[in-house]
Amino acid sequence: MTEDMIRERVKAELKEKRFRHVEGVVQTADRLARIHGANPEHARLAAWIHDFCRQWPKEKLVQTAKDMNIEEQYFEMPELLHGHIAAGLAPQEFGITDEDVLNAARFHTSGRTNMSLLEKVVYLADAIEPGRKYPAVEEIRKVAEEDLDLALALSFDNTIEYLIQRREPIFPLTVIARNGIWRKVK
Ligand code: DGI
Ligand code: FE
Ligand code: FE
Ligand code: FE
Repeated sequence: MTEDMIRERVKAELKEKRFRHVEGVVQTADRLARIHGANPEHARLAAWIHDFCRQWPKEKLVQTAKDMNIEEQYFEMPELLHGHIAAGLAPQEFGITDEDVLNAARFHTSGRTNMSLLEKVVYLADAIEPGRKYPAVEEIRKVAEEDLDLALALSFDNTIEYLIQRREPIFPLTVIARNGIWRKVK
């Protein structure tokens, strides 16, 4: 599939506001990839598909995740499933088979330890695209231009703080990833 076909397929699947978010992630991922030496086409592809399943009901996410044999730890927090499922569908749905592209979509919500350059680019693009509004976003936007790892560490902290404020559970592997990246940048 061409990028334009993927764009139209994604557009048909999402509400307007969510699609505008995805367009913002694509532009931001492309820019971060160029700055930091990742493959911009791969970054754009991962960004186009990352929220493809974002509007599925929880029951459908959980059932599909079972059918795909996604690891059980992800079922505890169904918010984490939509990227995994998008990555699982992408070979059939979009003809995307590059493992780094699929992993960038798969881990865009939780992050993980030892993320690839492309995974970091897509994770951060999701966090800082122009439509995002939260107190730390301007700082993370600025840092992301110069130091991807520091921006990632700040973004993990921001997500964890947000979840604590909302009294939501925190995915343990995000905490491990957070500790690892701070160890690296400090
Ligand atoms: O899909 P987006 O809204 O663009 O962004 P996302 O995929 O990064 O996050 C999706 C949702 O998942 C968001 O509401 C925050 C939530 N989330 C992220 N990490 C965790 C989490 N929820 C729980 N319970 N635990 C987490 O560790
Ligand atoms: Fe998402
Ligand atoms: Fe995110
Ligand atoms: Fe997103």
